[in-house]
Amino acid sequence: MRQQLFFSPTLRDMPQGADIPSHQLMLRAGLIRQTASGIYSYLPLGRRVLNNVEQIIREEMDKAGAQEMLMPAIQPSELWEESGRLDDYGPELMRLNDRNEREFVLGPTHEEVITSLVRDELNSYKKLPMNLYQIQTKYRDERRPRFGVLRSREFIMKDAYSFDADEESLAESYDSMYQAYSNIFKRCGLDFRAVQADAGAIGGKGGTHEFMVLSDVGEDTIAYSDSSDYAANLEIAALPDHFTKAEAPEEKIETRPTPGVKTIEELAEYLPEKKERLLKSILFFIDEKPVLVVCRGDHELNEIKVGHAYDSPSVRLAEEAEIKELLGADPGFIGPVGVPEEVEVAADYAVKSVRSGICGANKNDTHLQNVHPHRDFNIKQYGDFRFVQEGDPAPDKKGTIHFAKGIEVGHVFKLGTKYSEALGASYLDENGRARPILMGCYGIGVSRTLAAIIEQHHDEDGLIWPAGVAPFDLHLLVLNSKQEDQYELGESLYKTLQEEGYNVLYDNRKERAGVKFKDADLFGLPVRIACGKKAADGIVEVKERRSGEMEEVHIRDLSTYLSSLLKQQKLRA
Ligand code: 9G3
Repeated sequence: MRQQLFFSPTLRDMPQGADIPSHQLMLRAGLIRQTASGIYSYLPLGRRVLNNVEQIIREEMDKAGAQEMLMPAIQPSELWEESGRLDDYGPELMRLNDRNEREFVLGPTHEEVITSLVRDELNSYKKLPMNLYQIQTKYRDERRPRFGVLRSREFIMKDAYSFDADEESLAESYDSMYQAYSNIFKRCGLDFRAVQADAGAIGGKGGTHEFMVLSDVGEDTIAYSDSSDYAANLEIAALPDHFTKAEAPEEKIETRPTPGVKTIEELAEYLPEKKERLLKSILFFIDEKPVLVVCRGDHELNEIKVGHAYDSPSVRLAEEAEIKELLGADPGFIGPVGVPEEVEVAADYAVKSVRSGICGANKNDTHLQNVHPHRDFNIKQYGDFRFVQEGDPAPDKKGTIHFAKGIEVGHVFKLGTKYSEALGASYLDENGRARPILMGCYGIGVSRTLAAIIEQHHDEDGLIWPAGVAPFDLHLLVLNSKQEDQYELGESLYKTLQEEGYNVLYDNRKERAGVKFKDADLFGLPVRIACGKKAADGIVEVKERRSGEMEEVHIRDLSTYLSSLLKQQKLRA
């Protein structure tokens, strides 16, 4: 491609409103342009990389036996009524009416469409297991689109759906997708972790993993062990039961006036006392039963874990009035001692180690001290109820937990029968009995992966494309196109390199060499070849963008030099 004809408008200066490297560089190098908030056009340079990422995805998905198809972006609302999800997402679900006033949604995902398709077209166990996927544009009306294509309102997703006869087969489908994702992100040159994740609103039994690209701009926090491959989303990162029961003290419980001391911080300050000695109590309603969950003052309770421990989807915090009515005090003064029979008490493992603790007295402006958990209140169950903190032991007791920020580029779910039952997708088993199909769903944010690659591959001069996804293999420059020998050499190399199968971006514009070098660094193609002063001797300067290494090479050695250089790059990726 001749650069003077190539549509890639570059920006010299930092664009306004772009706060992270990938957003800045995608605008400056001419990969995207914003059409509206959270809505982008991909210009040729960006589209070429998207194509390369999609190609890698297709190769790995097809290798795993998945079949590519394409579903509509416009979906009848009736399907979302059938699945019961039409009102679950509020304004984020974009909707429209057709000319006959029939209601449709713009697809944010395709569980409903694919399940209704399979319901009508597949009914024998002989056709299972099956995995259908598409690469398609999704619509989600994000409240706050930001960070360029990382959180946009229209984005490209690869979404796959697996269909199995039983749990064992679903587990195999899930594992093959997990492996395919690992291959895909490795080939894209990404440093990623597959973390255990909470199934969240999509429900469905069993596993779900998020594929996280490590990056400071990531919105999610990963908790990982420094000496095992344990990694989990902070929301569900687990803790081992590694506390020993403290001995009961001699001192009896005493009340302590604490006028207006409402929070743990204030209490630690007022007494004074270390937060490890304080007991924090929060009243929940779980399936509408009151449960008082207690944790140490230096820890934070995790509602998702409380819900998981009771295996209940309906967990809610008690209202102030309910707290007052049940425990007789304001939230800052409630505690587990002497609670009414109907209130069940649960405690985080770490409460075991508390000796002579302090907790609310269930009386305003009053706390109790010398409290001993095993003596003074009856704990129905100990459990893992708190958020993990850096330095905590990993749940497999191998090493300690550290935090990292991550960009979620992939998410794999075991759905079970959530959608097949809601939409009536069943199959006849070998005995002719109708059984609901077990499903899994698997997403990759393709446009988000593009941005994540840039986040992990750039420097102060611009982009640095991993060889596997680069928009071109080589950047060929003629430094002074008025010089006959440089111009001739450039033209002949442009021809021969393309004949050798390289994708070449050829810059023989009437620009100063400095401008060409700056643009080459900004575009970040893996290898730059410059025809300069030594063109007459058949010598070019070859620079590898990633390492910055430069070499003068005679054109008779150029093709062997390039193939070894690019092969090394592919190996390193
Ligand atoms: C919606 C809206 C936003 C959504 C969803 C539905 C996220 C929704 C979860 C998934 C799960 C998987 C298949 C590919 C992989 C991810 N945001 N999710 O269901 F209506 Cl507005 O999309 N779907």
